[in-house]
Amino acid sequence: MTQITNHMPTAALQALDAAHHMHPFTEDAALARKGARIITRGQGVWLTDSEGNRILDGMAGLWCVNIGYGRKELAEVAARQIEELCYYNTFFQTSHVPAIALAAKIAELAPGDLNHVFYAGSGSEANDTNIRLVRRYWDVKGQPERSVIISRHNAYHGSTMGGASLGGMAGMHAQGGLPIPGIVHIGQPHWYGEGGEMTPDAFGLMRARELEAKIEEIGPDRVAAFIGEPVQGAGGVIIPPATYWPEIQRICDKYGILLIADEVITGFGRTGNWFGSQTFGIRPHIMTIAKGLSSGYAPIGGSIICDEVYHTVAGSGEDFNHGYTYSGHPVAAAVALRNLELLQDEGIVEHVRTVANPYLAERWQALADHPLVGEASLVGLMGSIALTPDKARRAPFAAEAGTVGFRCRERCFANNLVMRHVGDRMIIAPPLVITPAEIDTLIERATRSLDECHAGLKSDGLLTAA
Ligand code: PXG
Repeated sequence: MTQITNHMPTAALQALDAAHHMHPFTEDAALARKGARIITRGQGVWLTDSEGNRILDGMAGLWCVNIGYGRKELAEVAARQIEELCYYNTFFQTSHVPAIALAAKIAELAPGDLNHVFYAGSGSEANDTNIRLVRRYWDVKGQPERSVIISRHNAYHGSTMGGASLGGMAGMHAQGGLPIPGIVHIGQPHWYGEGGEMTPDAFGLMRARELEAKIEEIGPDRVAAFIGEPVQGAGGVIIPPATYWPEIQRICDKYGILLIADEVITGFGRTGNWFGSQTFGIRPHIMTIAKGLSSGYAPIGGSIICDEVYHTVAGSGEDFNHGYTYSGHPVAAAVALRNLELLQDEGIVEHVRTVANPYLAERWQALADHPLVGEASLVGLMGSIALTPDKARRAPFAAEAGTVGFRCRERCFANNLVMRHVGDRMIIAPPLVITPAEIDTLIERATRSLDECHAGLKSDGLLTAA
């Protein structure tokens, strides 16, 4: 077989991709007809594709390349670790320096008494760990009937059986008999889409109080935990009203149920603090982490666990019968540690808070004046704009949800900007190292894409409200 390299023509690479590679969350037969976009290089916030286009990556890959592409320090640490100790497990009373050093660093960065790390290979695996961990915790406490976990519609917590069950994505539940038993969902704090005539604050309180109603319905002595993303990411960058999290915290405290903050996207600087829980004043017992932990340079995730949960499970007198071959993988751990050191030493989280967010916020908010935009919102470096044919009513389009968002994303691609769509919301989460000049380019390309999308909708008669 000839060697497959970056130098092959795009069409040849696309044909091989279609023949042998089945893609996640994709209608593969349709993709095979069209051909995948092939990315060949990354540097800073920039991608290069197989046609030589330079693309501004407004999504940091899949919300993960926080430090930006192409950092030599991370390549070097991976090479060194592979030579020194490419693999060893952390089962059977064994440990190694990368797993030890990374856990200590995470404990240093995490707030409060979140002092203990259980490693996984991804965010999905970490959430599977969390399901087993919180049930085990209540078992050891002598309350095994406390097993129900409450989550939210339109949440994303991963794609394993456990992760997808915790998630509230209707399309995922429809395939493969999910959710698994013992996981239930309440409404999401999505004021723009579901708040009607209510003020955002009143709506936020109402949605939080669905948690209390659900606990009372199930029986407080049967509920193990509540899980939520501080800001829903894959659900469309839904920033909750200010009233939401304090009320959720009050309810969790009142009923003594465990609070899991899924920080897979919001962790490691995305919201302008190390963790989204700090931005929103949440005090979780467990945090799910992945993505920005290694800036996507190596697959690694985990759970950060508070003293009480850790000591209960660790001191039960029995093994916690759970773990992954790659729990604490030394190469991934070494890369993640160096990534966190670089984020810290270079003040990248402060850069988000004091430079990039304020600069982007002003320009992003201005997009709300565009005729197609009903709302523009941003926290740290994660933002969304809601597309609408009728700004005053926040009305959806008459066309099937997602039709307009897809068309807008296609214009962004054509303008060499990666901006995702979730339904008819456009979302961004660029690398945290983005500079003001690069933000100008992002805004200029986004505006051009919105203008082109708007003109196309007009000429195709799609600018009508439902
Ligand atoms: N929790 C959250 C909050 C996530 O965003 C996961 C868990 C699962 O992590 P892994 O590493 O198992 O993928 C995620 C992942 C999208 C998209 O379409 C988002 C994610 C994954 C795939 C697609 O925005 N987030």
